Amino acid sequence: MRLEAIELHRVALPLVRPFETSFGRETERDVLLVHVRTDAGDGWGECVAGRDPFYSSEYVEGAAAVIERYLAPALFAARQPATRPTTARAARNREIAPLASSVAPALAGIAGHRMAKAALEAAVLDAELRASGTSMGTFFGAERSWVDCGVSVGIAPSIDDLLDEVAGYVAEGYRRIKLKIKPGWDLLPVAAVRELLGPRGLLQVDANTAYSRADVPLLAELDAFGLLLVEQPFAEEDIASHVALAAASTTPVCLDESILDVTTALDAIDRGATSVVNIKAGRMGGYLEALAVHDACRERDVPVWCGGMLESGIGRAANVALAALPGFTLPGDTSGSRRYFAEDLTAPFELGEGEHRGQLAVPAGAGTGVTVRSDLVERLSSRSVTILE
Ligand code: OSB
Ligand code: MG
Repeated sequence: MRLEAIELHRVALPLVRPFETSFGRETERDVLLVHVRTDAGDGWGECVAGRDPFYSSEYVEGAAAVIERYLAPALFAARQPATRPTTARAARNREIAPLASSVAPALAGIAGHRMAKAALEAAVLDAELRASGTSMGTFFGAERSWVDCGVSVGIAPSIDDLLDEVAGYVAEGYRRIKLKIKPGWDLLPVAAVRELLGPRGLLQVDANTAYSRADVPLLAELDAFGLLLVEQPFAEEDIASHVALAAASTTPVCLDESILDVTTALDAIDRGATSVVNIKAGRMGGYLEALAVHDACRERDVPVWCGGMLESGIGRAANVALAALPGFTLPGDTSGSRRYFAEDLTAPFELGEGEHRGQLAVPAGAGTGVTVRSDLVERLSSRSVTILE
């Protein structure tokens, strides 16, 4: 397969309700899409960078710029790497998806920019799997055809508003609730939602780095609420404070922002900073690295779950396939399209019914298995560029 062109499209998708976290409030998802054209068909990837560099240092305009100026040229110049695969997974990746397997090595000379790199790799992988008629789930090694879905609930204007929103998600069938927390919005909303869900409802919290070491005693008070985990209370670089919290509380600590690849995942696990790992392919530089993190965690019996970045159906399709791997033992932030958007860029993802209540079906078609509504992408694009070799 030969890469012929890389198109970038920047699309604004209004959110059905504002999403507020400890780092800001979003009213629309600013999506950067990568559309690759090859001699054997095309593929799509979604960049998970936000509009602003708040969750991480990456942001949409920066991602587009680094793709145009550095990553796309490096990819056009790429050759199959000469090194031997070191794991059975890597050997299989190279056999089934040789071009996608060459993306990370080709881009390794450019530091950071993992979300931008991941979007390129995802688009190439989609094209390559479509060409061979292989679904992403099959390629990843999915062992389920449906995945358990949770929902990430933003900071609300009041506890009453929060309870209304959570009750709506429970009625829709979501199997786990995640509450965004920050200093001043933590013990009270968590207590109220625990009361609403009852003792058996699956509940977890995500602080997006809003706390500091002095807050360890306060965060340990969350132990009273039987949470599945507390996600990323401290700064991305601050592994030591996560170790301190893990030692001071019974609630499992889970890292999101801090986990950039297999190396950082294993380091954090070995140091006792994380006993559960949030896997987001975008944050880790691509689905292939995310698979390696999954495999490494599974070898150590560390549970993982699939995070989300308010993806459109394009990114969601690949996340749902990933979440079907055996190590994903907790429900993911893989919600139905309508939790985010009135109109999605693909046919909407909808929760199942009956025994599949609270689940999404893993797409079975080739590649991501979804059809991109390219007319809608064209119509909503504020900027489109084509990069040729
Ligand atoms: O920390 O998991 C996070 C959204 C944007 C940036 C960071 C995060 C999130 C979410 C939303 O929690 C998860 C979703 O896509 O539903
Ligand atoms: Mg998070």
